Amino acid sequence: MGKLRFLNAGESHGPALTAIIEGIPSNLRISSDYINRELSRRQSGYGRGGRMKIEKDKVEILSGVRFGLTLGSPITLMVKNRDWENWTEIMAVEGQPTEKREILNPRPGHADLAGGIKYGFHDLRNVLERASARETTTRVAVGAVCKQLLEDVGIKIGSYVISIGELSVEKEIQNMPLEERFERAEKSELRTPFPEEDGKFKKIIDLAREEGESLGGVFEVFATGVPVGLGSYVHWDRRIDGRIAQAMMSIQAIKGVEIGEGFRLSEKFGSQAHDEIFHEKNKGFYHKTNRAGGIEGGMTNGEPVMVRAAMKPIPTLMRKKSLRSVNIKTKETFMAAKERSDVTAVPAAAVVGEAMLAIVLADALLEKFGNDNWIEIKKRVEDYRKYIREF
Ligand code: EPS
Repeated sequence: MGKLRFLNAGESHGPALTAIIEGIPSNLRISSDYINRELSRRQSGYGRGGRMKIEKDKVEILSGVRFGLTLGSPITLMVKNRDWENWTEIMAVEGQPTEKREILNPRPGHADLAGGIKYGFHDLRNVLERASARETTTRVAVGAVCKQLLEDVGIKIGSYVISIGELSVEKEIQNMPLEERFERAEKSELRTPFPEEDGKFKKIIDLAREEGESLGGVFEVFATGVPVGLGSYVHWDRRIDGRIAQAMMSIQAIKGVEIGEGFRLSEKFGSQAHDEIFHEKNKGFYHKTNRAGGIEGGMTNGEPVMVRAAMKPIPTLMRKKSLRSVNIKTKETFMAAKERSDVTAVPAAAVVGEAMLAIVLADALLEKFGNDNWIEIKKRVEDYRKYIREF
């Protein structure tokens, strides 16, 4: 990371989730309505479990903003957990441990077992409370601040779902412009660019729910209006593709990340894999194809940044389809299962992916253009865009 950093904290069933962002320059206009819209986008999507009926995430900005403008000081964001009122005893900060809702049965595919051994917990609730994807709420809030910064210099971020389980719209979107994919996805309950196909997706999700199963999928995140030269080739940890991959891979349940055509490029000849370079007066250099996903040599190349991520099925399964595991106290085999879970959270993960991309790009932008006063920085970005056109 460059100049922008954030920490987040909070347990899934604790009182609240918080984040502190440091490195957002002064004089940037941000609104909590904007952040709340992003929070609610993350909560939508067909296939979520009962918890989403409880939570209506709303941000409280506790520092770093005055009269709608950032102060350059750390920005504290807080989202309360509504479910907390049902967990005050089980998740109490003080008092005596309770066996209520104790978890001794580690779920295959979850952090439960490795986390319990690593941190020395026999009640695995201590692990899952923080390993939970509830944590992504504050990533989306931080991402929403970064998005407002990026949008102010013409950089837009969006996402859409490509597949859930084996059902894919990959072929159908080939010739659809990016903005259209996004606009259509905003109207879909599954975030696919084909809201008219929602019925088909709902059917496989309903079937999975009946079976006690869960489903993974693939989503794509993009950024348009990104200037040439964010990130760098000069050192491994400055490469923007590496930074994006780390950010995406850090989202719970993500098992694969691709930039541009990614793995598919490996099957092509060089002459079919790379994007030819063209030039036009007033426009400058450009490419007609974007197989590289907007990144060459660890730097943005001016084309849309395209990132794909694959999410595995959620490890929490319901009674009917649970997997074998071993009780950590008795060492007896049992069937790992839970009462409440999401069937799929791919549409939500896509929104988290947008936030992570926004955080990485905002960081890289500030690294290149400065840190203190947004008014100055914005001017520098505008001058640089002119320089690129005339280069
Ligand atoms: C999650 C399990 C479920 C999800 C949760 C992530 O929560 P619970 O165990 O309370 O039913 O609903 O997601 C969220 C709460 C959220 O805001 O996205 C998990 O184990 O990761």
